[in-house]
Amino acid sequence: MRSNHGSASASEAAPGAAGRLVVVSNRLPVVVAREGDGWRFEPGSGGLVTALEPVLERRGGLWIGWPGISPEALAEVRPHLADFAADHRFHLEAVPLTEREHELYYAGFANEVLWPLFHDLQTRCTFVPDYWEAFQAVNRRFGEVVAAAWRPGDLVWVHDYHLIGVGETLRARVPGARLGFFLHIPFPPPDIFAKLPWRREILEGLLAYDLVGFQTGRDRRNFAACLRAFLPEAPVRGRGRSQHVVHAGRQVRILYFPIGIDARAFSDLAGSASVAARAAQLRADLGVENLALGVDRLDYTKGVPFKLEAVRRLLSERPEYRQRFTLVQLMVPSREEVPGYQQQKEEVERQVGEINGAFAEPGWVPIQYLFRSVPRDELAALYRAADVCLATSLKDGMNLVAKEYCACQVERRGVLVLSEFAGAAGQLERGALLINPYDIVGLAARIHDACQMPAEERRLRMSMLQRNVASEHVYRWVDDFLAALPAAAGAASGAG
Ligand code: ADQ
Repeated sequence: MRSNHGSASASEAAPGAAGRLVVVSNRLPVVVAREGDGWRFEPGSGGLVTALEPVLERRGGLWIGWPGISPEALAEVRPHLADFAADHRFHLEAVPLTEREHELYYAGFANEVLWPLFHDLQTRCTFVPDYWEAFQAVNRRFGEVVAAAWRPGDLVWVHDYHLIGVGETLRARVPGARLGFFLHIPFPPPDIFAKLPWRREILEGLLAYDLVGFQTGRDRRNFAACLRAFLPEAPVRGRGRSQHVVHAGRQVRILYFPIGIDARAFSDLAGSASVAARAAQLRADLGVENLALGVDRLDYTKGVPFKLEAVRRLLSERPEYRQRFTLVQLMVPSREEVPGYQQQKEEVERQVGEINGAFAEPGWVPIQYLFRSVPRDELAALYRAADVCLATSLKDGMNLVAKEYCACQVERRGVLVLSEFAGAAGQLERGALLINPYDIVGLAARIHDACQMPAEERRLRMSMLQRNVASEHVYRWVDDFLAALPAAAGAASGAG
């Protein structure tokens, strides 16, 4: 896919140039699966991979993460990982983890503690001390692997809540390293963060980096408020772009960088003849005037049950939508080993069954539900075909689906209905219809408004959205983050 980034920039540095980019994330950007006697590599899914893979493909560098297989299998796969760089501009380095370690650190601490807590859903948290022990051990292991791969001049960029603690090991092992961290999910306010038994340790972990990036101003404000409440010896100084924290004799910049997408690549794909034909075919097959679309990872934060309740309400209160409205709801399988996810899937499937059972008629089904990942061109065709996109997160760091939808709206016919609790709302509030997903009546009313919106208003709103998505693209996000990383580790001047 082509990018929309014109000029030479940090995200385009030549491979091998000083300042190699080392990306560190929980998973490598590939799924490794056994195929006969050998191994197969498939592209990974999810927001982080979608955002960063094209950046490393352009810039070159190294990606460090867990390959999703046992240490024994990794021994077999390692030589093939080296081959990966033959077809790509970047290298892969695998962190070995046993299934048990991954279960406790990832399913446990990351996804039963940090994920629900940071999305304000503390009642879903299970604060198990063993999870915390495993989290620390695994973060140290990651830190050791990164330290071993580190070369002078490298710029290390650690991603997301799973790996908050990696910076501390790295800082100890390679004191001069340039370390950046980006939190893809929200940061909670102090009254919620207070529940975390390891709240000081998590804050201290974040302060081992030179730059800590958040998605929105709200997240940065929450982080600063948590520091004031729980780590008062680390004062927050400055305002705006110069805001920083003084800790352990160092200065740590704290900034926000709303993540974007490769908008040009999405709009080019959506504009291609094959995707146009597929979109037309989808509309003809579904045969309704109002085609709504939902695209979500299986996750209780995405608010899918609220969306379905609103559709149920729309169809019962306004019978004129029967035969004339269909929601295509895609859900990509995710974290099924974490308690609560299977339950979320069952809840959604029960609702879909009930709603279809109550309203379907021969030749028309109100909800088409697909529980699987779909290829990028099929996704683009759905985005292009849909009259309305429903992004109803209860809380979301950003929500790339909302942006992808706008980029693919070649005919500018579509209306984005977006949760006010998604980070994306800060950027897209002028063109989207903002909703509170907990307000089922209000959400049903906004879906109705979206379906009734005149063509000219749709075009104007979508043009505004597309301008934002096209200018705040993922390469700009990378450039802004890398440019904000102080040139020398902990450099006091860089934070001023
Ligand atoms: P996610 O929680 O994964 O990301 P989101 O930003 O919406 O959420 O990204 C999901 C990605 O998965 C999109 O690129 C979408 O196209 C893809 N996807 C979803 N369903 C799919 C399906 N059925 N088939 C194929 N692809 C599918 C986390 C945070 C977000 C933040 C991102 C990036 O939770 O808030 O926006 O990281 O920082």
